[in-house]
Amino acid sequence: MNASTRREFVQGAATSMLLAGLPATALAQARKVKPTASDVLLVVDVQNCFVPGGTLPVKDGDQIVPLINRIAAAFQHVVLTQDWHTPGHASFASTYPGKKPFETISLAYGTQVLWPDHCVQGTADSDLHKDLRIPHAELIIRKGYRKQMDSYSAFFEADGKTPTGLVGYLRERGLKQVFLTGLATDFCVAWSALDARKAGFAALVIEDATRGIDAGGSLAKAWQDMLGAGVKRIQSTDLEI
Ligand code: VGL
Ligand code: ZN
Repeated sequence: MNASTRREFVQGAATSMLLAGLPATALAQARKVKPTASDVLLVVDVQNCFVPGGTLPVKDGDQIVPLINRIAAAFQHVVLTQDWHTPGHASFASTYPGKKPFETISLAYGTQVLWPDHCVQGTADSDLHKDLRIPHAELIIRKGYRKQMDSYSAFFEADGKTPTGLVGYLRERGLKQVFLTGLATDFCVAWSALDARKAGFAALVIEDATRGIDAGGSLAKAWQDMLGAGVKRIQSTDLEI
């Protein structure tokens, strides 16, 4: 053991002894992550369309709203996204005669899952959820507004290269670590987390502040892809909020 290794070892042991002496609550608190000025909370698609009563309801999608409000209050920087489709959008099953929601088709940019008509621009269905209380949110990114192309991700449209502008926004503002919440875990949250990694940001999904659609095993696959790409899976209890 050289001097610096020994120093690290001794410091590590000292820290362990220190932590061992703390009561359980203080110990839990000591390990919690406190959002900093270079962290940003991304609140994905918490809209009427994706909660029960909406056009593409995610099971229990409304149940995460109070938790997201509480998490958001602990972040200095919050960005919201809004799924924002044209009528007759390329991702709608109704656009293709004989096609039904949840079937897939092949489009120029790849395989597209077909959805019920949802989140149409300017409709009450596309509004942010009425109980969302994040007055200090700094930006709302709308996506999926090109009629011929879908966009699950907050960063790039479904071709994987048309930018929404969010990479530049985060870089220009010195925001480096993206925490993700919202709907749906296996589509817009997962695609956003994966693109955050591709663009060089740290990405942490707060699992209990998301809900998934889980069509044909999509939720397990999304977690596998995210963890493989270095996305961290955390719980709201891991945060100092
Ligand atoms: C979403 C399907 C279609 C989402 C958006 O927000 O996860 N899923 N459009
Ligand atoms: Zn959509």
